[in-house]
Amino acid sequence: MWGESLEAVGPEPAKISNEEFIARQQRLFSQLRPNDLLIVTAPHESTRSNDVHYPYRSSSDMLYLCGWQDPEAVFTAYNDDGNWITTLFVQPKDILQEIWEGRRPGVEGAVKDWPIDNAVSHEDLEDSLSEMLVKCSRIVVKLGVDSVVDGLVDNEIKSNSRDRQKFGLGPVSIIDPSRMINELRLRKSNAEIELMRHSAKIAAQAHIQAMANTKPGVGEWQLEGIIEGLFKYCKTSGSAYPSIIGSGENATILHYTVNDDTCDDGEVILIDAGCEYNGYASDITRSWPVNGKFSEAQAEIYQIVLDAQLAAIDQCRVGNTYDAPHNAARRVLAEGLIRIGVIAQDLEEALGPDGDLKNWYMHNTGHWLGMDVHDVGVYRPDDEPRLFEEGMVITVEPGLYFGAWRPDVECPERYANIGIRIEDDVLITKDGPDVLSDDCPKTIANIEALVGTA
Ligand SMILES: [Mn+2]
Repeated sequence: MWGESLEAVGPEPAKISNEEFIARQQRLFSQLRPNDLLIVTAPHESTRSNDVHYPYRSSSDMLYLCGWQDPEAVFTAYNDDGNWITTLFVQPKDILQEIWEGRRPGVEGAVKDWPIDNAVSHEDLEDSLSEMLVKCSRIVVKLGVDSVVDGLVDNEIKSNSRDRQKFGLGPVSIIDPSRMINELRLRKSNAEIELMRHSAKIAAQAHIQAMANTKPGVGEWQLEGIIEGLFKYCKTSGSAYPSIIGSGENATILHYTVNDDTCDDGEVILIDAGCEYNGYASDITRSWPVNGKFSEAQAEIYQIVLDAQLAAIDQCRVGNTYDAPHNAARRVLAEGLIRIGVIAQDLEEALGPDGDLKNWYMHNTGHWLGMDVHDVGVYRPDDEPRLFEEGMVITVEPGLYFGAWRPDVECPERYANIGIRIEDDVLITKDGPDVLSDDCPKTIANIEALVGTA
């Protein structure tokens, strides 16, 4: 049923190699001090209801540094005479657990196939980690992820052991490695870029299928089924975030995820959906007319947003500030709304703090994209706007939202309940913006040619 989509996506790219994982670890270790103990944690499994868990997804930092996906994992590293020694705590082999829940690599499998020096059973976490903690002077850990590790760290810092009192041994401070890891994750390697491109190609096909299957009377939930079914069909781990599928006034609610309404003739539908492929997110939004033909009013708004998006994408260049796309998009949106008479202010006024643009465009134009959909990386390090570098990936997603239901603004009748957002995933390269999601149609003509054709 989805063979053509799968073919359009193309072959699966290579997974991250152990050599790359080790290079990532080394880049992090090179920023640490010899007496540091690095601890990277992952969340515990969480209960959905009674004895059923949510599908497990490890922390992005764990996945980034060693690719280990199972629960009850802790990654550590300490320096031994100039060499950093890595240890991964893992679930031990357990026949009964494995019969019920699946095979485990166990301690031996972990050492053999993962980019680590040692593996230790998670059952020995308390003893082994305590031993490591006593020997370090700084604990490098992000607190608040694994409560068991937090407890051990807390105990060790507070302890008044003989060694501490007499010899001054034991950890005296805790630092958070997030800033260091986030800087690494912000710049994507070639292997990561290929995974992200694949993720975006799948998401593009999902939007194409949703467009083709849109007709008056279709349910938002049915389009959700098509999109998320295609995600699974293409071997992703599913959605990177809850799909936003809103028709009519639902399209004017930025994070609408109920998806239980029927799409009616004359409405615009807005779909914001992306998948996670081998740990990497895509994030695409398209908006189209339910009946396959933009009304004049819908086309006016759509074209303004598209022009704004293209202007913003053009700003995604090495050396530009991260907010250059946002500023470009806002300018084009404001110009457009002045031109069609929605805003009765001059351009600078419309863009200013008391300007009317924010009535119809109230969010930012993009965010970093990577292992997390809102990926890590400080936007204003040292309070200066970040400059784009090769290998960074940012979304570009301007929109205009005319919620006729809103009591706080007077929505122009002509544009009542039109909600348009157009979002692509853009890689910064030395040759200019590379739109990873450009398989997904976005001109008025290309969209009209596709909607309702299934
Ligand atoms: Mn987004």
